[in-house]
This record gives sequence, structure tokens and C-alpha cells, in this order.
Amino acid sequence: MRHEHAIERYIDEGLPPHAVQASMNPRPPRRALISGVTGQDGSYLTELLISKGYEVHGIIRRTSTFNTDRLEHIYSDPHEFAGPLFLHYGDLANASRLRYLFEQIQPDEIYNLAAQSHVRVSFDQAEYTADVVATGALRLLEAFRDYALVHGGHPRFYQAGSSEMFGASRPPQNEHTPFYPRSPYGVSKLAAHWYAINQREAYGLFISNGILFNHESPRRGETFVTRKITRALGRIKLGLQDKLYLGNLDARRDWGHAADYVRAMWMVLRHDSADDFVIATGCSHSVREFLELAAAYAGVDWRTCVEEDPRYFRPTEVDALEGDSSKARRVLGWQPEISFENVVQSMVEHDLELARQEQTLLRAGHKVVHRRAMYA
Ligand code: NAP
Ligand code: F7E
Repeated sequence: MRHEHAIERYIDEGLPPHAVQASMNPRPPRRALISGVTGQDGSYLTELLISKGYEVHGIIRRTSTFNTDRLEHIYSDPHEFAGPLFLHYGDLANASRLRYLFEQIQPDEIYNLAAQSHVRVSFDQAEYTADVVATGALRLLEAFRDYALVHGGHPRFYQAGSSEMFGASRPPQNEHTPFYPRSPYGVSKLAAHWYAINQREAYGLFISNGILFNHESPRRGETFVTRKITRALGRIKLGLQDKLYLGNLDARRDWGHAADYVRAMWMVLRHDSADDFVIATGCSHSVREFLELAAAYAGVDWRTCVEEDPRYFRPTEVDALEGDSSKARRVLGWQPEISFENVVQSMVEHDLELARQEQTLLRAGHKVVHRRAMYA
């Protein structure tokens, strides 16, 4: 039977090293290690890899509240103690722990998805963002290098790069577009991108960079603009909230669906040689257009409830991103399957349902506290 937080039982905290290995299955077809497994992409990638027969190991941070919501559903089957998902405490700030995990898990594929991934927040926490996103990637790469060189077996490493690295460079952006990051986050991702390339060239290791444009889903963090919009519209529609405060509505983004993009990550590592790939839909929309479409799906007149709040402006903005992913389409055979309209619609429907559940609880007399970010 499913426990409310069944997932906590899988974490190997306190187990001696041999117990970690003993709890794993005999060598599976492939074993993957994912940093950032609790994030949007980590959860979709875990589902994809498990569906392909992988044994998946995820690194999670110790937090004072549960951070495993996006993974809970993966544990609902009766074979949960046998995997195929294993979780391990770790942090990109803790190099010795990363080395230990490589040693114990001996993965075939490593996906570095961990990041302080919020661009606005990176201006406030620039040094921390650099420590996790840039130096953290280097820590993982160095642990990977030593693991790969000692153990052989040609393990493969995926680095989660971002369209934010292009920043001020005009669209369409592809692998030949000059980088011009506009935030501490973008700068840190660019450092990680070059660390990855340098290790590939220096040691001949299989290390690939994905340069992914924005991708969203109902599991998107609630402080990114798409989810912030769909979450608010759902609550406004049901009378649980009056206003939605936003920043720059003119920024343009190339928005795809996370499920399509984690498939690209996997295809990047399954390719026969290490390389770098832009992953994008090739279509861009403004934040205002996203808002208009989402409001239409929700049946809300957004002009009556959306207000501008300068707190959400960025000191330096990325005005327009639109990716040219023709290399990935040609070389990998990747293409997105979920349209922009379906991304928006699925997020609105999901968040209307969340609002309905909240309303039902309120009507039943529960005191529901909707969690809101300070700002972002
Ligand atoms: P996300 O939802 O913000 O997830 C980030 C993950 O990193 C979470 O699991 C988080 O753990 C973990 N993390 C943060 N700091 C860490 C640390 N110090 N040590 C270990 N883990 C840490 O991000 P996402 O949208 O899934 O994106 C995945 C990756 O792709 C990120 O690197 C992001 O920067 C990059 N990316 C995303 C997009 C996009 O549009 N989504 C586009 C391009 C690139 P907690 O759950 O404990 O916070
Ligand atoms: O902002 C504008 C904001 O925070 C998109 C991350 O996954 O994708 C993401 O970064 C646009 C920006 O995503 C609000 O100024 C307006 O122009 O949803 P976002 P992002 O900055 O594009 C890239 C590819 C990543 O790699 C990152 O990890 O929307 N905007 N009003 C707002 N943004 C937010 N968050 N909140 C607002 O109220």
C-alpha cells in the first residue's frame, strides 16, 4: 500500500557502502545517475529511463520539508524496494560525496540536471549560483573523469546547458551562435558548458552538452512564468485569488514540453559520439501571448486581473530566444511531439484541477494555505 511519503524509505542515509551496493539489482541493462532528480526534468527523465529498462539512481538534497513530490508516483508499485529507482543524499557542493556515489553506483550514464535554475534569483544569489551551477558541474565532471579513467567501461555524461547562455545574441540561435549570457545563471551555465567541452577534449571522455530552450509542463516549478500564470489563472477562475502580478510581458521564449526534451537528453547520450546539441521547437511566443492563450483556456479575462510589478523585472533581461535545432533533428532524429498549444492547455487543465481540489477542501472546512514564493 502506498505510504504518504513512501519515498523516504529508499534513501540510503546511514547505510554502510556495501549495503548500498547490496540493495541494488544484479547488473541491469543500463544504470543511470541523475543529479537534480527531484526537479521537473529529473522526474520526466526518471520515467523515461525506467520505461527503457534502466536502473535509475538519483541524488537528492536534504531539505527540511519533502522535496520528492514529483517522484512519489513512481513508487506506487509493489516492487518498490527492488527499485528501479534508488535515491541517495548528495549535493553538488559536496565533492567527496559525489566521488563516493560514482564509486558505489558505477553508472553507465550520468545526467547533470542539478542547478539553482531560477534566472531572477541568480541575481540575488550570484555566488551561490556559480558554486552550484558552474563549480558544482566541475565537481561532478572531475568525479566522473576519475571514475571513467579508473573503471573504464566508457560511461557517458550529459550536461544540462541552457538557451540562457545565448542571452543577448539575436534569434534564431544554434550551435554556431556566439554566447552572450545576461545573468549570473547564464554565465554559470556557460562555464559548465566549457568545463564539459574541455574535459571531453583533454581526456577523450564521452561528455555531451544539451543546449535546451525553455520547456514546461504541469510539473514546472511555480515561480517560472508559465506555471505562475497557469497556477494563478486556475485560482482566479475559482475565486481563490484576485490578482496576478507579473514583470516583463514582452520577453519572447521558445517554449516546448519537458517530456520531449528529456527524450532529447537520452538521445544525446545514445548517439555514437559525444557532441553538443541545441534542443528547441523553433517557434517563439511572448509572455503576453502565453498569458492570452492560457487565459482563454481557463475562461478568464486576464486584463482585469493581471498587474505589472517591477519586482519581477530583471536587472538585465534576455529579450528573445528562438532555437534552431536542425542539427539535433538531422543527426539524432529528434523532434518535438507536443505543440505549444498542448503545453499551455495541459498546464491550465492541471492547475484548474488543483484549484478545484483546494476549493473542495475549503468548503469542507479545511484551512488550506496556498504556498506562494516571496518573489520570482
Ligand atoms: P528544477 O526543476 O529547478 O530542478 C533543479 C534540480 O536541481 C532539483 O532537483 C533541485 O533539488 C536540484 N538542486 C538544486 N541545487 C542543488 C545542489 N546544490 N545539489 C544537488 N541538487 C541540487 O530544474 P529543471 O527545470 O528540471 O531543469 C533541469 C536542468 O536543466 C537544470 O540544470 C536547469 O538549469 C536546466 N535547464 C532547464 C531548462 C528549462 O526550461 N526547464 C532549460 C534549459 C536548461 P531540490 O528539488 O531539492 O530543489
Ligand atoms: O522567465 C519573464 C521573465 O523565469 C521567462 C529556466 O528554466 O528557462 C528558464 O529561465 C520570461 C523572462 O524562465 C515574470 O522576465 C515576466 O523574460 O519563466 P522564466 P527563464 O528566465 O527563461 C531557461 C532556458 C533556463 O535555463 C532556466 O533554468 O518571463 N517574466 N514576468 C517573468 N518571469 C518570472 N519568473 N516571473 C514573473 O512574474
